[in-house]
Amino acid sequence: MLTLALAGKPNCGKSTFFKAATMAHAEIANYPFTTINPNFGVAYVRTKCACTELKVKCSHCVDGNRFVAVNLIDVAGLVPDAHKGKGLGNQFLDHLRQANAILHIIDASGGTDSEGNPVGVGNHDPADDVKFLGFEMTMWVYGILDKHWTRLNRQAQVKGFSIHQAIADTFTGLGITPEDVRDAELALKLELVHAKMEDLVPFCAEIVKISKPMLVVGNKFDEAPEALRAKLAEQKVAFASAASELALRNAAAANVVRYLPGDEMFTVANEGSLSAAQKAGLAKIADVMKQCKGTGVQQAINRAVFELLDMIVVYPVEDENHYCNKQGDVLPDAFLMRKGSTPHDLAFQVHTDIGKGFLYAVDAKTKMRIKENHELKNGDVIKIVSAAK
Ligand SMILES: Nc1nc2c(ncn2[C@@H]2O[C@H](COP(=O)(O)OP(=O)(O)OP(=O)(O)O)[C@@H](O)[C@H]2O)c(=O)[nH]1
Ligand SMILES: [Mg+2]
Repeated sequence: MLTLALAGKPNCGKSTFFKAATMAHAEIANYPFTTINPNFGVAYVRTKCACTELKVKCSHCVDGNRFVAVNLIDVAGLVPDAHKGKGLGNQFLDHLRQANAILHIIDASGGTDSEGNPVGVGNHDPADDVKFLGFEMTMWVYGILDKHWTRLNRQAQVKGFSIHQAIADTFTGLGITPEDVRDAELALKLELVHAKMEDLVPFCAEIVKISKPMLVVGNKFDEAPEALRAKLAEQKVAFASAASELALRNAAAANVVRYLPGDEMFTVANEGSLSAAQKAGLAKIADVMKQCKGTGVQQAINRAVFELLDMIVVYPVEDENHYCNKQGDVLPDAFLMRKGSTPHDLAFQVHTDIGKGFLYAVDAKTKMRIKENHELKNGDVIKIVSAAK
């Protein structure tokens, strides 16, 4: 399953975002380093369910909205110069190894300094926080490479030695392939076998860019002064109010409002049951949502998955006429797959044996056979025919 991680300086709202997105427990407090051990949970990307286009009834979506699971990790805060041991250091970055993409949460309200201490709204420029995480991650990766560099350099002198493979192996668990190493080398016009120490930091920066794509999310939008919003918007920062999302999800669970994560607005279920304080709270949230086109939480998750990671949603079925499995369950599964994936890749994702025994696939929408190397599209409903049972 795909994994996203929430990272950034302390006290910017990572755990609030995590709690809102997963509805799992996480400690939240207005001081730095509340979170030390990471929180692991399941969040969802929201997509239009294929049942809407096929005009069939399905029991896996809510009003035609399909929520597909992704892992979400909330890690300890990181401060500038963490790689030199500041704050809690960068030991916790190891938790980012398994992440496919990072949501870099910053405090758009400017109410916390670069180390996460509360300083009052507008007293810190969050634009200064945008770049530091990429740099700290670069120095973390550099720290890993540096440990092995002398050996790698020596081995590189031996004929037939693949430096690309060896470097990829050095970054175990980071999901780096030898091709990624080659891409980074090309992007920098480097020759790794002749690389000098000073080439390594830019090389690691490139490796971080390739392996951990990052979306910067300006949280606490609800408190962000106009000037800071404008400045961050110029830097293409996505906005969110995790606190609003958390309040809405709780209110929806208590049937106070009707709200689906990712909706641009909520509706009040029973106006008469609300106290004056609740009404004022909801009015404030509604105001934020009008400006942000929602609370920004679901939108950030969706952007990470569909834009940064270029994923599509594909529905495997066993009966292409009724779009269901053998038990008659319509559109039982929705898989996130990389754009460019083929029916054969889908078969492997369903089960290794199905992949190994792959014979052909049928596009359930057109009932046409499709080739093994055909490129799947978002929303495809596919029947796999395999020699494996
Ligand atoms: N106004 C506002 N406050 C928020 C929002 N999200 C979080 N907060 C507040 O910011 C403070 C820090 O929230 P946390 O979620 O604990 O932050 P964190 O980034 O996990 O902090 P560490 O674990 O210490 O790194 C708390 O007081 C939250 O209530 C938001 O969207 N708007
Ligand atoms: Mg936290």
